[in-house]
Amino acid sequence: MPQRGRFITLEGGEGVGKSTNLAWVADWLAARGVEVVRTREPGGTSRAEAIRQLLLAPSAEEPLDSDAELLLVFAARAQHLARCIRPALARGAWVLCDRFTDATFAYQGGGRGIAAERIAELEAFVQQGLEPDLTLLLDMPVAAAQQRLQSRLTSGGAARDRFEQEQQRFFEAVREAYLARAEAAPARVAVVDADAPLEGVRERLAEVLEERVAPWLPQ
Ligand code: Z5A
Repeated sequence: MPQRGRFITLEGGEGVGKSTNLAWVADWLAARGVEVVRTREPGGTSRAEAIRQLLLAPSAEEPLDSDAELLLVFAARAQHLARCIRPALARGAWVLCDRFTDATFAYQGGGRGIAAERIAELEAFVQQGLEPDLTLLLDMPVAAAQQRLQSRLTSGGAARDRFEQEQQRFFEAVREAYLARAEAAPARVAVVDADAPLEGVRERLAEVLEERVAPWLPQ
């Protein structure tokens, strides 16, 4: 039986550079001989991507209830785990995922105010003990990340989704919840200062990968 692959997640508020750096981390791993499966949440399979559309679509006519939002996030995750993440890990591939359950504790917990205990119950039910081996938490002040998104919008990027329409207070609560998760699990979560030119962020990411991931690589 092949050795189980490793599960690495990238986390952080919007605009901190998760998508930009995910590709770079994937290349770092691939250059070291690892089969990498790049994926994202919510989403990662066609049905889970359909749930993502439900979660992100703004709707003034029928606001999405917070509990419904939480359950949709975990429904997408259950599908993603069953059809993508678990099979990939079982065949020995490494899974690199843009957001996972830390995002639920940050957005539905910190942002929406749902009790962490309730989220943890769903986490236990859906994940059955599976959690990332390493989480790279890209962190920067909310205002600076918002500026990056603003320049993307003004340069013709996509319109704001349902989460991006939230207020500053929501994003501050999300950031705090992320940092609290990192503080509670320092062996799993590495906080990377994302408020720097891309080159600097990647230098820091490379340090973390050398320190924490290199020992896991096949010899
Ligand atoms: N959500 C949830 O509520 N609960 C959950 O459990 C999960 C998710 C899993 C969709 O996620 C939404 O789902 C998300 C939370 C919710 N809410 N929102 N909004 P997403 O990951 O698709 O959405 P996102 O975080 O908004 O993605 P993003 O805006 O693309 O952010 P990013 O991936 O972190 O940033 P980026 O696209 O790599 O970079 C943003 C811009 O900055 C871009 O123009 C880059 O070229 C630029 N950039 C990146 N790095 C730098 C540096 N270092 N300097 C200067 N400019 C930079």
